[in-house]
Amino acid sequence: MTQGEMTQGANDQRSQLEALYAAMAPQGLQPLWESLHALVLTEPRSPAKPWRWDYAETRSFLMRAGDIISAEQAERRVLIMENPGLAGQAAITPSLYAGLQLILPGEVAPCHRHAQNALRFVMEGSGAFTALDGEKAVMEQFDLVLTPAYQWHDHGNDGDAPMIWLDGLDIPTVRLFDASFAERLGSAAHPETAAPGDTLARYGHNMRPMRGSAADRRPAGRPLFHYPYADWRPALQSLATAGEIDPHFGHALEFTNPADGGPVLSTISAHVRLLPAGFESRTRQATDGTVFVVCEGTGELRLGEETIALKPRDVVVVPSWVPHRFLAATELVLFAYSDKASQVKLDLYREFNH
Ligand code: 1HN
Repeated sequence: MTQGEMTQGANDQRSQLEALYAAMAPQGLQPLWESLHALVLTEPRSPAKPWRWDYAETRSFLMRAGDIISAEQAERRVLIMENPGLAGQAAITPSLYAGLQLILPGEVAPCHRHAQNALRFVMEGSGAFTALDGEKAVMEQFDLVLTPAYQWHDHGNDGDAPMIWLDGLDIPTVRLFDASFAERLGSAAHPETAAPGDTLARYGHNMRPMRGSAADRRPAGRPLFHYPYADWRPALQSLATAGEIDPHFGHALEFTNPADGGPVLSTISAHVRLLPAGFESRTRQATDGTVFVVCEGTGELRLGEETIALKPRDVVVVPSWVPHRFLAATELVLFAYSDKASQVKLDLYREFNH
């Protein structure tokens, strides 16, 4: 065959294929061979981008929203932190959602429940509450509060200052599975079912009650829903004092479900890290794209050529498999959540520690 005949043959094939695709597309048929390598990647290449939300900037937009719309009217007054690589998807990573919620003094966010699992991480304020199935957790700065799937939850602010927290949900995961259900209670607040802090008193100290189990009231496999900063911060400090530092994580503690030692939610894992001043972590990459909140200190997140400066209350996201490392200028304390809980269940989780 001459060069010309070969080109002619390729053109014939291309035009025959194009004709085939056009004819079969209306029947819901597509050629795998055109997209196989984009569907089955040799390693993760996330459409999500590494990104930082500056707290002061984000907060000023949120406060502006607070002047225009009430929490009650909005149902939840939240600015979605949407990853610029996932435009229109209300997602911070392909599987997770993040938002910043404002609740002003005297406001309520009405009671509802849904399939989505949620965590709240308090960014500022004091004394507002999340009520879970009618039991209040009174929230302070950097507390972690859970609202697991299908449990009734409402929020209120009985204090005298605005409260702002980060909402972390598995919205895109539930959407992937087409499994969303939601309902409103009808009244703004759930009737009180237990004194504020009851479950924390029973389950929050690595013990469980002999009698009067909150499991009579709370789901037996998921009793605890409040992890106060006042508890986790000293625990992290003790770890830092006691032990050798992990070269990739620094001093790190994962929040666990006391019923089984597993992750805090069925789809979401959460942990905290302490990086001493001057510490530079080694590079790691993992399939669980992770959202970080800077609780204390300053430093840098290095992702290849890119550097993201870190200061208190900034939110940053590291997508799946992006090699990254942290540098602590001053003692750096981070909160983090990811979909590791889902990925481990699905045998998908992988990590590479350099
Ligand atoms: C939700 O229930 C809350 O309870 C916040 O505060 C944000 C975003 C999507 C769906 C449910 C809340 C939410 C949400």
